[in-house]
Amino acid sequence: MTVIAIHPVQPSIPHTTRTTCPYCGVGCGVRATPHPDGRVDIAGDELHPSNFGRLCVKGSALGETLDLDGRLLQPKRRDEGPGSALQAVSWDEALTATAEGFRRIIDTHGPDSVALYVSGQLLTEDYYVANKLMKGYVGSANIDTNSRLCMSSAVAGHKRAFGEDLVPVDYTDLEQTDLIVLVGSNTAWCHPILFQRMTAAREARPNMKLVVIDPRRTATCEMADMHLPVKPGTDVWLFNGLLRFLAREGLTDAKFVDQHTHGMDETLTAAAGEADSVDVARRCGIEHQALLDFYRLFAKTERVITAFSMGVNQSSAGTDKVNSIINCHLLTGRIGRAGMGPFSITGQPNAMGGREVGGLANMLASHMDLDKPAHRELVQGFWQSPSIADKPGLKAVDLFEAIEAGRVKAVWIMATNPVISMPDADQVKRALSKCELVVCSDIVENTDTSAFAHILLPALGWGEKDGTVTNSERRISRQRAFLPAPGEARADWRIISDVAKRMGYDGFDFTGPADIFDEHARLSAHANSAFVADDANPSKGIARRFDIGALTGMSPASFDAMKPVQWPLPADASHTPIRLFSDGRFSHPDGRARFVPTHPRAPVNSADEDFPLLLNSGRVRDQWHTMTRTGKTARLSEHIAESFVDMHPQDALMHGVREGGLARISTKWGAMVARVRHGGGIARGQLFVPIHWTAQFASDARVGALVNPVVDPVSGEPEFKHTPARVDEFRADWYGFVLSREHIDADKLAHWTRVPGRQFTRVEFAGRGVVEDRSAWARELLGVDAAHLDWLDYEDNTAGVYRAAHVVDGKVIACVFVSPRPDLPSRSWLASLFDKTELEETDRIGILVGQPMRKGADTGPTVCSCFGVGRNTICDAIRQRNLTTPSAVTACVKAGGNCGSCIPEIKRLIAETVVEQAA
Ligand SMILES: Nc1nc2c(c(=O)[nH]1)N[C@H]1C(S)=C(S)[C@@H](COP(=O)(O)OP(=O)(O)OC[C@H]3O[C@@H](n4cnc5c(=O)[nH]c(N)nc54)[C@H](O)[C@@H]3O)O[C@H]1N2
Ligand SMILES: Nc1nc2c(c(=O)[nH]1)N[C@H]1C(S)=C(S)[C@@H](COP(=O)(O)OP(=O)(O)OC[C@H]3O[C@@H](n4cnc5c(=O)[nH]c(N)nc54)[C@H](O)[C@@H]3O)O[C@H]1N2
Ligand code: SF4
Ligand SMILES: [Mo]
Repeated sequence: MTVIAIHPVQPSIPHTTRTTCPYCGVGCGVRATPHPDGRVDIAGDELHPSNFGRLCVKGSALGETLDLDGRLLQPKRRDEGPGSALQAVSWDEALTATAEGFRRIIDTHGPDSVALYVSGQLLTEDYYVANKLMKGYVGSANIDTNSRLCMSSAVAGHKRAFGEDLVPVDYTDLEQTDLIVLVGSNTAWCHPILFQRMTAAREARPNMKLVVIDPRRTATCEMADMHLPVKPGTDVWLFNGLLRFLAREGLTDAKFVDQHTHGMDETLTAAAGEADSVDVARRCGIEHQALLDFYRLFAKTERVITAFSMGVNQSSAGTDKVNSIINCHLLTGRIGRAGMGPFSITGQPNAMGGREVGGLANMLASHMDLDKPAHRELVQGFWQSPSIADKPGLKAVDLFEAIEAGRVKAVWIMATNPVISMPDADQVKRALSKCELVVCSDIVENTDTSAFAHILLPALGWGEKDGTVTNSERRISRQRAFLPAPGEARADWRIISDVAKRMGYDGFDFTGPADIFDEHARLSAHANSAFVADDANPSKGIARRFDIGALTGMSPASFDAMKPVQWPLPADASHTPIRLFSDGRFSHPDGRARFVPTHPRAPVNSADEDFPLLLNSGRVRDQWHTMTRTGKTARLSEHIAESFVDMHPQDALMHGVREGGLARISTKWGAMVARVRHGGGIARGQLFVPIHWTAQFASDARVGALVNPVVDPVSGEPEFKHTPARVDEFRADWYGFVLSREHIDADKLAHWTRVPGRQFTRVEFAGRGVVEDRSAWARELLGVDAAHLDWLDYEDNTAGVYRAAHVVDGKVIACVFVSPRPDLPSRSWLASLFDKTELEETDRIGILVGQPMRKGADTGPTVCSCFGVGRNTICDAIRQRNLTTPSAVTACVKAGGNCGSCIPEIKRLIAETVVEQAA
């Protein structure tokens, strides 16, 4: 039986710590209460202004992800390269080896021969120190971050339009607006608490409208008034068309445009050259009437917010998509006032903090620009550093190419898993396996990336580390430690500072996060001429809106007590209106915003005969990225246990695959295997695959390997949502699954996925060839020797069906099911048998027959992860009691009553059940 390792919590009276969720950019406040037995109670912080006490299912399940199983607890070294064994070493040896390795390579090949690749999941303090090390001391801007894959198009779009990377909307605006347009954002699943704030506001003010622009009919669409299923990559057409429509309908705010912007005429001319609305609708693949309805709604609604995320940013036209949206807000003057504006929703918990410290390869610290000598001088002067990078460093995709080409010879990867998350991810493997020195700082020992590391540095994780993060609405919140440091793990800022010192640099004698935050805050205020923008006259200082001067000079105790605050927050608050742009001033030298002409263009790679379908990729509700944390908990693995390819039934038919079966999806760059699904609201010609499953969880499910490495020319952000692909049957002679309380070694099977269940591990698999003795095979798989008599099985040789269970003292230890067809018995019903201390006779018969003997025993696949409520339970309640609203379902079966993330799915089930009853 697995023993879960826990933090050494000292027995004491449980103490509650207020902290911030480590997952998405909503930035919810969390109350964490560790208990002496290792349990940690998690609740929403009712005082936090982002979530007011609510948490989504990922946040609620945080307490289940904090055990130490799989954690990296000691520094390790691998001398023989990838594949060789890791040796535990002392911190001294690991830090010295890292510092000497970097120093040697820099001395021989120059500063640009090394790189850091960091993450929006670092705390601001970690990020600040990493950026200072590279740009101020190594003297190279070769530090890029996974935010390149995420936010960089929004950053570039903001810089072009506003002169600075500024997000002018607050969460309260979403509650005051009359129209929210969600573009390329599955907010219901990816920013659930923000989405709940939107839907709650709509309930309170039914006139408020919600429009979703997404090629897929996502869970978010369930709650929307209008869904525009645009063809992938056509957003610039849509928003250019809107711009023209608004101008034609007389909605130009002439005064605002005249006084506060620049470039409207060129932009309108550029947009006008293109097409009329009939043509736009055709190009976007939507009905003309639907397009006009949307345009008219936008036109007549003064208070409108256009919120966008990865369907916009992750595109070869990502930056233009962003500007085409901002253009519409500038034209109508709908910016800088309550309830309106363009709103980039950030993905990671500290995507915004990373932007503040200038973590991208083309930025300098504190919203200053690498390409401006005055800015470089200011930062270098403040740091008193020996050098300052004077040209942009390599952006993520170029960086890994440079590593493969041998131009970059040492890379230090922190808090990100590029072997999964980069496009053309097999290229990343090739690059890392050739690289002279790969250092990884992570909290987990075995990741797809750490497999390539020469040096592994154990970092403190959530609950152990201390510092700040900034959420989507520019709110800085504290992440606080409430657990002791496990093993030898250390804070990322400390590891970076220790390496910097060993490389011979001063400037890294930080005493703790409060000290670093203070330096960061001081830099933000340093020679900041606030809003007297005058770049030509640096003696007045350099104007930037990112100013948190009011937060300087905090003692460690006041840093510890710091409440969530929004920036700008200058020392002299009278200078700055808290609402960005309410004074009509933007950060370009002339104080005006820029319209940016955007010329629509098709994605770089289009479908062809060999690769006739388009691969889109993104997230599912209950997993976080590469699953190193969320993949630990049964609760979060029940909603969707395996990777899948969602496709249209007719495409499935044409490509010879069936729902429930396995498909091989391939592109010019790579291939993977996934379960075929329908029902994800996918149009003909498109595929959707989730990003989460790694080689740690499945034999062959890395979608990153398939994604084209095409990037946006301005931002360098990869086109994750659009790769030509094909789908073929994955030939399997039999399918099966195991639920087992013991570890199962599945490596010999043709395909497998392994996820945790509540009291067992679940392995889904497929195999090839004839198995002569299925019973012997099953016993070997489950590790039950032949002499063991506690074994029930059933075999139908003709049908190729096999079912077995290992039952000891009436308790099920493991069960296995095999069939030539993928329609196998209900996992949720079998999972429920693991809760029983003694199986009943009907359960044993059920196992052998392959279905429950008692009505109601199969609750169906989990919909509500918080209360473990299955689809069948919900549908039965809807039918039997004629339930018509999600709240009626909640009242009846609890589903949806805690975090509410499943409400859109409940709504869909109500609609489907009503249709089914009417039929
Ligand atoms: N559950 C969960 N939540 C998360 C995360 C997670 O891993 N799991 N990760 C966090 C992070 S880092 C991020 S960046 C965010 C991402 O949050 P989202 O951006 O909401 O999530 P995605 O699923 O990546 O993609 C959003 C949508 O873009 C659509 N799309 C694809 N192509 C186009 C197009 O051409 N035009 C338009 N208009 N739409 C298109 C896709 O169909 C998809 O539904 O989520 C954050 N929240
Ligand atoms: N195909 C496809 N690919 C994508 C996307 C997509 O939509 N489609 N989206 C992209 C986007 S938006 C993003 S943000 C990326 C995310 O992709 P990644 O950043 O690669 O994914 P994570 O799993 O979040 O990786 C975080 C790593 O940091 C470790 N970690 C956790 N906490 C700490 C800590 O405190 N310190 C340290 N040192 N390590 C820690 C975790 O164990 C994990 O290994 O994926 C990108 N890749
Ligand atoms: S919405 Fe969920 S994942 Fe995002 S911060 Fe809040 S609790 Fe965490
Ligand atoms: Mo992201």
